Amino acid sequence: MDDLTTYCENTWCPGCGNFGIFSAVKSAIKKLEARGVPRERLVMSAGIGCHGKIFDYLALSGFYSLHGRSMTTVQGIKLANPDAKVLTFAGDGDAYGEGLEHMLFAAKRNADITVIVHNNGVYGLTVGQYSPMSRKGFKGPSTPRGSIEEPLNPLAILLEAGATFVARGYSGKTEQFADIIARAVEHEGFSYIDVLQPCVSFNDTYKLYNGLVEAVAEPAKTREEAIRLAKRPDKIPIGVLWQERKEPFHGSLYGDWNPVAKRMPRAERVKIIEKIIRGD
Ligand SMILES: Cc1ncc(C[n+]2csc(CCOP(=O)(O)OP(=O)(O)O)c2C)c(N)n1
Ligand code: SF4
Ligand SMILES: [Mg+2]
Repeated sequence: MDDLTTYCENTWCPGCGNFGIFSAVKSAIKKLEARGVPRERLVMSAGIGCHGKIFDYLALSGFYSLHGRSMTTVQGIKLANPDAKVLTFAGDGDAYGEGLEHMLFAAKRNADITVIVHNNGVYGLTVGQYSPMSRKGFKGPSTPRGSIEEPLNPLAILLEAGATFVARGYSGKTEQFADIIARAVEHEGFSYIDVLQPCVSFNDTYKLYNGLVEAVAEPAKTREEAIRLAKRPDKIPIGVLWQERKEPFHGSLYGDWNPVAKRMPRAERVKIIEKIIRGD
């Protein structure tokens, strides 16, 4: 469908920040099409959670993944077909809890994938348990007296891990967020966006974010400066904090070879395998 929406019934709570994300993603896909990236080249994946329902609502090809594992799924898709532009939607519990090591290693190897983390500071789908992003004092079914832990700073962590594109969006600023997504997909290498997403049912942060977000005019000049920006205590910077050019993983591995377009005939592959087995 041209509005990129499927026939599935939308079950997000009215007012959920996921609506802003969904609208920005559709707008970004249209921007990309206008810049010569057809939607047929885009392949998506998603983790498990309220965020993951975007997989059902967005009319794009893809592969629904497991909780915390979508970063690996999209890396596999990219290696199988380097012409594909792959992106995944993850939750903050999904990406910064169970899936954190996958994120770090994808960043370390500069896998050419785009990761969009719906950061609502809570486990939404499982009804309000604290997540790695819940603020100290957050009350939910698993922290009835308030969380005693500090949240992570995922942007600083991913910058340290070597991410070559690091950004933060806000679901309440869809136009800016759409622009960030389009730039992230165009980026060759690991592109990562943490998007602030209020959860009206378990962590309503609209008022908080409206008073704290501040647009970044341009990416930092050095990685250290980007880390300092990510750690700002007074404001939450939104925009692209860091971008650098570096050979992506599939390029270092394959050069310009493409296992789909340049697939060898079976007889030829068998001959090569036989040669390896013989040790010639
Ligand atoms: C391997 C595994 N562990 C746990 C679960 C249960 N589970 C499903 S969704 C979820 C929390 C999701 O939180 P988050 O990733 O922040 O997504 P949100 O619902 O907030 O969008 C959990 C723990 C699961 N489905 N699979
Ligand atoms: S529980 Fe929260 S994150 Fe999930 S749909 Fe409702 S408002 Fe959105
Ligand atoms: Mg969450």
